[in-house]
Amino acid sequence: MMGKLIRKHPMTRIHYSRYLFFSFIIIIIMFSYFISLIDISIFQSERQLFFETQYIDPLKDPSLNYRNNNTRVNGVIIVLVRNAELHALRETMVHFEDRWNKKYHYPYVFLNDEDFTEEFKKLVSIITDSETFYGKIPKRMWGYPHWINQTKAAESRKDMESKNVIYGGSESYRHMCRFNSGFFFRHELIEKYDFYWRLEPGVEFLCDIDYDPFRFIQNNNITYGFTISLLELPETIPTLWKTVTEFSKKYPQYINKRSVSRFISSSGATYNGCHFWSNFEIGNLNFWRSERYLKFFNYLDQAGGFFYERWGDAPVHSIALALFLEKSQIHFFNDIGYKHSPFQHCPIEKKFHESGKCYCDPTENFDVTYGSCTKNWFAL
Ligand SMILES: Nc1nc2c(ncn2[C@@H]2O[C@H](COP(=O)(O)OP(=O)(O)OP(=O)(O)O)[C@@H](O)[C@H]2O)c(=O)[nH]1
Ligand SMILES: [Mg+2]
Repeated sequence: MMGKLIRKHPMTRIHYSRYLFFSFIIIIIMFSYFISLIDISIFQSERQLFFETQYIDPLKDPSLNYRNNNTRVNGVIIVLVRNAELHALRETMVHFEDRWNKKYHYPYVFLNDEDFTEEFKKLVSIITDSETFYGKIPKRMWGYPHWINQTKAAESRKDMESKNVIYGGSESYRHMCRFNSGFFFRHELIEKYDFYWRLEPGVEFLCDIDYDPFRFIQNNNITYGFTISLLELPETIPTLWKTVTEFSKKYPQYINKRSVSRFISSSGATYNGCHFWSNFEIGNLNFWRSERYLKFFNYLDQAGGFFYERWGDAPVHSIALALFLEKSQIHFFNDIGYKHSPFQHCPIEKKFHESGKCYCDPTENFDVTYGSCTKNWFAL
């Protein structure tokens, strides 16, 4: 009798449904929490396994430490930069010298599509004891190839701008991406070098680097190194993967049978957007000069996507690396704390912070964030 009364009372029904609602929310929260714990623990174990079984740790080789050897190999620091970025560049260089280059004095090559001003050269060269070289990029490396329909390119820029695609309306950005994809390594000031470190104005280095990454990659037969990897915006590359697939069919001899292509595509049918963030690169220039890469670049260039879409040098480099190289030839520089706004890589291991080598916040580390592909890299 009592039970019936209670069930029928409207207020009790409201309490009952509230109770159900809150229980449901609590269950959802607990469920997401457990899922995230599983996610974190899978990530941690994949990461740990990666470091235990695949990682070559430059810090474990004392012969690489600058105190034991501070001679140089045939390397260069390459900076593509505008006159207007002078002060951001100077700030970056002060950090870069302090963290690393004052131990080695590697030369710098600064490249620009315009002439560098005298003020620029004076104020940059005063920052470093290294040699500095200043080059102008020739028109054939920064301009439209004859097969590009410039009206169509302009329409595409307008269209992308109206869709708010980042840099979608910028013409110079496209020349920059094409130059970084296909030409920087054959500029006359770069031709004589084997190894390069790409630097951009505005970036920060967050840890001391006490060894020579160039010598490290030379000794270990590594072609390319990165610190941050992430997903590309699909609207900038609608036909890139189709073009890559055509290339792979036409030139199967260039595709490495043991390649790490699963980093960019699990089935081969689509591109997952993963790429190494190319504002930081340490690598072997001869890879980009190789026949297979030049064929690859020329094929993409003919297709016109640098201008009709907005293909970035980062996905272009990364796709080539993933098709042509094995995993062991690509190195994750975990010990190099690096920030290119808005993302940073900060080593999470306590040893980097307790030794005073790094001064970044390890909880602000893009590796573990949604959008990072470094998690995938560990698991490959
Ligand atoms: N000389 C010259 N350098 C350029 C030009 N556009 C870009 N750069 C340089 O090319 C590099 C990449 O350009 P950014 O504008 O940083 O492109 P991004 O890193 O994709 O974009 P942000 O997130 O804005 O940094 C930087 O080193 C720039 O200084 C240009 O028109 N002329
Ligand atoms: Mg940048």
